[in-house]
Amino acid sequence: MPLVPPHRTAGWSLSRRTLLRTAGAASMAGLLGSSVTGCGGAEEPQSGADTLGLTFPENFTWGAATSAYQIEGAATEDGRGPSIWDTFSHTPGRVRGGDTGDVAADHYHRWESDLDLMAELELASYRFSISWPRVLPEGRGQINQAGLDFYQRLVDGLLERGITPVVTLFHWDLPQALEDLGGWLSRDTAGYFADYATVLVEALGDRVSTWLTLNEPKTVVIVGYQAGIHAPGRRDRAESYIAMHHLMLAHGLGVQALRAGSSQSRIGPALNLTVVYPADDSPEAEAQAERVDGFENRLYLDPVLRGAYPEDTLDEITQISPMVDQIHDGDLEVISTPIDVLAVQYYNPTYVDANGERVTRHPTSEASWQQIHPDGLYDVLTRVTRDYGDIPLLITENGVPTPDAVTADGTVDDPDRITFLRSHLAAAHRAIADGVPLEGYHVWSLLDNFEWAEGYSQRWGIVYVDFDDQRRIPKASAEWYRDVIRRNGI
Ligand code: GCO
Repeated sequence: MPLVPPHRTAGWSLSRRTLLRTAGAASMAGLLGSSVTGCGGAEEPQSGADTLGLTFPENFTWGAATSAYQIEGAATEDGRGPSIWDTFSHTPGRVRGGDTGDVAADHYHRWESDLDLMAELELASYRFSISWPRVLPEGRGQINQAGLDFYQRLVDGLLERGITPVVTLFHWDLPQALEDLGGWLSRDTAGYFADYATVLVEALGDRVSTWLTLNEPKTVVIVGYQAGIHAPGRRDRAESYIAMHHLMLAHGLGVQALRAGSSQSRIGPALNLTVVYPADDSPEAEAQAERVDGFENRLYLDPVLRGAYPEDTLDEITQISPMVDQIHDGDLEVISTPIDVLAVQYYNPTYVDANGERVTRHPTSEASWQQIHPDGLYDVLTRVTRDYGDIPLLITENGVPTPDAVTADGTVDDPDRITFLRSHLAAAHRAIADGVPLEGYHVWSLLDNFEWAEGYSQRWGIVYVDFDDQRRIPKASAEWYRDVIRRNGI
């Protein structure tokens, strides 16, 4: 997700053909991941028809992901309270084109046909998030039964169709009422999060077996509290790390609340991980890569899986933020409450030079922050297993925006998405072959949706959404993905 964009590589449109023509076959093989090279490499496969002959383990789960504010709409219906994203998107100048999530993909009203669509695509798993202010309009206290009922229907509808729900509790839409009390800068918010988790597990714990606490705390810290590009739109590094500690505390308290409500559940956080490469082979670049890795990965992995913040990163934070004063005795024990699964989200690698500056080494997608490097997924997955042990992994997001449009015959062709997904799946397959306990994959996203500060200008779905009439059109990638699911392979 949009960590502060490295370089704007404006106008780069990732076209397979362009790449083959301009970058040459060797680079294309690299773009597709090395395991692909051995299987026909640089020849351009016919989208959809070709396979790489790679089969996934028998119980591998195939799914797709969304989040509440990005698809639901119905922002003021049935008692939903406002979230910080309602406030933010309604503030002029915050979101491209003045777009908001007021209607989004109207999933709140179209959930039933959306579930039918998921069944047609033969998804085995659906990762979605609960809108906290739909369930608790004030963030705490009074439950909005109509909001809870919506998620009851959704979960029941999934189970009826044989699709496993994977539920995220916090995907950035903090109730505005809690923001007014200090948001993530207030320790109390972590406690309110645990109470919210209790409400959910009491309502759905008998039917939901996989719970994800927080989505990408790093993005909240960097994009929401440092760059001010996401809600709540703050620009203050000192306070951003206070928010971070409270987010991590919320995760730990959330795990405990969920566990107390349902002993059988599998629980974990959803972390966006990247691999940080030195941009050259100087010792300085290597040291900078190690340093940046602290901020990108270890700051979130270590407290959860090792019970401590990484010392080097914490030292640096201490120079600019009073964050350590907010760490109470016992907090790290709470944060490291054992989890059952680690949800990994991978979009891009990171390259840093000898000065610690980020540099671009690969073509980017329409999202200027997204360098495309499938091998980075292999490196992320194997690194987690190597450094943190055999914790089961679930990919809960991976995807790419492409300039999709409906053709005259009413179809949407997105070959670049197919190329992207296939090459990343090849990298995931290679990680599994090398011993990584990866259990499943969710493409981001099921539907075109509200892409935060980019509004509706980027299409990330495997299903096209016409935002004028809310028509859904499965793109070529959706059909390709259904075939992947059927074959359990690529
Ligand atoms: C994220 C979010 C998604 C984004 C996706 C594309 O991980 O950033 O979970 O909500 O839409 O990543 O940017």
